[in-house]
Amino acid sequence: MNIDFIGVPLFYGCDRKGVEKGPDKLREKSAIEVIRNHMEVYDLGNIYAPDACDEDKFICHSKMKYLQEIADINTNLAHQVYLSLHAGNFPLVIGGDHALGLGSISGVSKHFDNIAVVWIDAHGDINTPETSPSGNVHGMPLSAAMGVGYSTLRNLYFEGRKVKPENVHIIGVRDLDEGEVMLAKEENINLYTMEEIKEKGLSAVLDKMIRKIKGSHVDAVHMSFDLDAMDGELVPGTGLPIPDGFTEDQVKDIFKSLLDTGLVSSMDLVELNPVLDKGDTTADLSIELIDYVVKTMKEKQ
Ligand code: EXY
Ligand code: MN
Ligand code: MN
Ligand code: MN
Repeated sequence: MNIDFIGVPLFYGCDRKGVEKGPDKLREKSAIEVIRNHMEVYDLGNIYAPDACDEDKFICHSKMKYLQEIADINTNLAHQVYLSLHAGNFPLVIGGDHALGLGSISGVSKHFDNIAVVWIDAHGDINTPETSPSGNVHGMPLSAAMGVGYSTLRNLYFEGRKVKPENVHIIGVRDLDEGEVMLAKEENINLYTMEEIKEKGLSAVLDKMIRKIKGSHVDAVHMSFDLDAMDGELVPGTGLPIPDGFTEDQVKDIFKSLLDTGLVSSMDLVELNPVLDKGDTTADLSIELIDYVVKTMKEKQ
């Protein structure tokens, strides 16, 4: 199995420029060479992101900014992820903001019958257009992927099968909107909050999550890692840093426990904004985490 490195220069989901520079920044930091130390990697370039003008942001939907552009980018991303899996490779999707998650999930759930999604994030990203406080689509991809709530984003296109809410695991969450709390309860989504992790310890929470995943008989696990899952102090180069997040070692523990299941088919790393970064702190951390994931995958081969 080889790694397919897929860049998604997307900022429409967070409506804040800079994050579209994430993929090229990691290339500049030798991401491809770092990966190739462990496994063969193909750099499939960046998904085409059409230009959009600021005043058109609500032209397609009154509560979802840049909906058409995001749907077009995600349609192409889904196809690329699907082709990567179909070729027996591991799609490593580099953002860009978390609105790309719907495209990744769509591609993965087109290839596999029944998948789990592990969403490592300070946020739930399970808003619908009706519950979103911002109209930023990077706060909505996961609800769309579950087909929960009426979401034009999902209805615009979604080639994959819906992800069952009981197979969605959100870990590290510590900044939920009201609508997200309600939706998580109604739909039985697995939330592993930072509060619970501080109370019970990460390894106990990971044991619970892994047991649940293994018991769900899914064909694959898609790991979607938002850098803002980490402590805000560690990731100045991300749009919404939140205090009391994960350390680097804790994130590596999460990756390792998931990779040890042998079910991880694909991964997103999102919300790197080099323009906001201090020096290249967050970019360097991203490289370290990519290095760790690929090294761990290689050791398991
Ligand atoms: N929940 C807030 C919203 O929906 O606007 C913030 C979402 C942040 C999303 C980032 C990618 O994790
Ligand atoms: Mn996110
Ligand atoms: Mn987030
Ligand atoms: Mn290293």
